[in-house]
Amino acid sequence: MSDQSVPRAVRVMGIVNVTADSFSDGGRFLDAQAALTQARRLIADGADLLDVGGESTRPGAEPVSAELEIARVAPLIRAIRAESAIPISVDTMKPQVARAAIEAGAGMWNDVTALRHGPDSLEVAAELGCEVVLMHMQGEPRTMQREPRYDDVAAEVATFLQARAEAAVAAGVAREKIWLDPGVGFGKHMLRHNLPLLHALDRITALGFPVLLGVSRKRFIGALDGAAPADQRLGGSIAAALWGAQAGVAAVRAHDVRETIQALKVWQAINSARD
Ligand code: HH2
Repeated sequence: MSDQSVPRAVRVMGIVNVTADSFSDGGRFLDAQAALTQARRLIADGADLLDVGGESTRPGAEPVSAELEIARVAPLIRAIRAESAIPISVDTMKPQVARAAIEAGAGMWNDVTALRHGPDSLEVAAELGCEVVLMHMQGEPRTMQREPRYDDVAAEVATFLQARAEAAVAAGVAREKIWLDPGVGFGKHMLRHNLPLLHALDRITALGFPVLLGVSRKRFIGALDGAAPADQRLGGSIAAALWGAQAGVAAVRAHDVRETIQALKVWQAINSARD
């Protein structure tokens, strides 16, 4: 069988959670060996990069100390790095954890608070010289779903992300290291906010930075499909990832890497077909 693949325009970031309460795979990879096995599987499935997280951002999740988070992510990053050159991102809001992760071999800091959590987050990002993902979130993880409010969600998210990118550049982060993420599900009403935000995603890609989109297994998909549980949201996850591809995102964050890659390959082949 011949493989007609061409380089994919949209990269796939595989998710490795080392947390006790992640919403979709909580606890399953808490054990370090199991997390490494999961990372290996995502690499074998074709992931372009991995996102390693040691603290759940699920609404209502309990915070984790920096020490515990470092103990979860740093050895895992070191172990992945020992056997693979795959780019690794660390999903953390704490500058100490980002620093330890970068020292262990990660090259990207994925911060759901867009470098607002630590008083020195911006400066640490500049000093580390790594890539950074600046994500939009209204409120903070524990309380963000209580009563999110927007007049024009896409416009407000775009304005916020533009301002955070400017703040990062002003603090010394190189412009070409900056990624933006609309933060689907973070301080957004399940359908009233996430859907119009996704609909207007091209307003975020138009800001001129690579955009990362995290839609995999998110709750809005369950809300659109009879409250389907997290492990039964693959079809919706792929539909939303392809919507993102059409809007020009640079990468999607995914649990189901192989299936997402296959969908993107087919989308791209059709999109670029000429008579
Ligand atoms: N979503 C989650 C976590 N981190 N980071 C970015 N940049 N964008 C996202 O959409 C995003 C993110 C939530 O997913 P998951 O990691 O599966 O769950 P948890 O946060 O409970 O660990």
